[in-house]
Amino acid sequence: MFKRILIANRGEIAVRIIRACRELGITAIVVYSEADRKSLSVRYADEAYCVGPPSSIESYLRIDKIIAIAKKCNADAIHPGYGFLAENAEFSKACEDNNIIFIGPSADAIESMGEKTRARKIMSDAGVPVVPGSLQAIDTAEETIEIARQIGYPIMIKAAFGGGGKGMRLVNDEKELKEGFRVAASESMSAFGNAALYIEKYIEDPHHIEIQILADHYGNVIHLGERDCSIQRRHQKIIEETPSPFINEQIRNKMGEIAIKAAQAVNYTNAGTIEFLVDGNKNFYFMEMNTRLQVEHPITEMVTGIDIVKKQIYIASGVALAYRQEDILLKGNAIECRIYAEDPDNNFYPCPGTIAGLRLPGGPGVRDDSGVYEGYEVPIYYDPLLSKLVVWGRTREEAFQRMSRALEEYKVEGIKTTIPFYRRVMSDSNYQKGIFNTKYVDLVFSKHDESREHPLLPVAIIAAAISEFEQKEYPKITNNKKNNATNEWKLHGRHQLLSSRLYSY
Ligand code: MV4
Repeated sequence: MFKRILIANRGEIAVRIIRACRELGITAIVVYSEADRKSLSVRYADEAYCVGPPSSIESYLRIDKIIAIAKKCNADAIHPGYGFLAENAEFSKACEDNNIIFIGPSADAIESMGEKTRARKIMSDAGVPVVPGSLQAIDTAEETIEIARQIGYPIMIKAAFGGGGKGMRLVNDEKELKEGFRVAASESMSAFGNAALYIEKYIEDPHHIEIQILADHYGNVIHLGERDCSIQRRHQKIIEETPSPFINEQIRNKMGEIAIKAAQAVNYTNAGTIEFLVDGNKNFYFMEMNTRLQVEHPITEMVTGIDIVKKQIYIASGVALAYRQEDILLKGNAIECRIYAEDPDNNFYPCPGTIAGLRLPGGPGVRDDSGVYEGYEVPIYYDPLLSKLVVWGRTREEAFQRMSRALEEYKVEGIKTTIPFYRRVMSDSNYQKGIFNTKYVDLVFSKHDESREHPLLPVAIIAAAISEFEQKEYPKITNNKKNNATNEWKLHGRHQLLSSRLYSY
């Protein structure tokens, strides 16, 4: 087993990986940029090394500097987390060349899944259903027209070196094709440095359902069930849950078997995720494979009881998987809400700044994977993810009720967060019934603004102002121990009563 692991990442995921190292008795070492000197991961790690200036190009993406630090600190292995260098084949190769174990799949597997057309070809050859479309990069609009005539409109034009929706274009008919092709090519050139495109048949209102797999170095591959990630905003997942309310056990087993087949097709090792698009008739199609630990991995941990990060470390150090597929039991339901420093009332505009006050939720079935603390300043340079609030319940209903309760307990002061948005989702009847698809977030939003304009809203605002005035101006009168008006929990309860009476009907 490793003695020292270098974590080439920041934020909540660096903290998550340190926790796994701690439990295994492994020394956890982090790199940090100049903007992250005061981060939680630096405070929590056993050792920390500055890797460069704030810009990730100059720090977390510098393969040479990270390898140099790993050698200097005698790390046996590097965990890349997600994002940054996690799916960079060159980095995986650099680790190998320097006798440092990369905690993740081989450079080969990363490379073949990074190129989406190659991935589609490999999967199609292995008998994994892929979305109908081109199995090679297409070079011209004319070529696209030809394939589109075969599969039928509408079609999606996607970036061959992309992923996650960037450079993606919906084309409804032949008239729109030339322009769509041109825009997609230029977008993917500027985003990925490569203009190669491919096309897929457009799947209307699909669910995004992905299967978590684990594969060791001895040919054992198992799956840990699915995660439904259909609630997205601008191709960013924001709420994930397992099991999916959209599929049944039979489809889950089928998807699981296919996901294992997909992993075997590239001799995959370590933790990975096969993403599927699922249409209204529950047909599922391979979309892409993520060759890394995913942000949303905790919900799978909650229903399987398996620590995926610890498994990654065991697998990378050469330990065989201790479980067979029949040992994996999925119990209950889990939901994750990604808490961002963004203003949901202002089009999710990023709101970095100092966290003046912080109170975290707790109690049964609640887990908060956080990278921040009270007094911490959220830097402007990176993704503004503060934490992931994860809950477990015996049933889906218990899970969303628990999430609702945890979100009410969660207090962040000084910066705007997406917590209020998630409170609205958890109380939405369609969400509660499990009815949502790709259009869900837009729907909740357009509905939201008018329905909240209660006729008594101005009265509530005046009442709140008077109450605030009394609190500020007459603390001695209102803050005496007898009526205990400063008790935060009590105030909180009153606020709940007010808001539920006025807003949700
Ligand atoms: C699609 C699609 C429909 N048809 N591909 C790919 C990346 C992901 N972020 C969105 N992607 C989609 N790919 C075909 N052939 C629709 C989407 C899509 C989507 C999928 C799942 C959940 C939410 C979504 C929101 C917008 C678009």
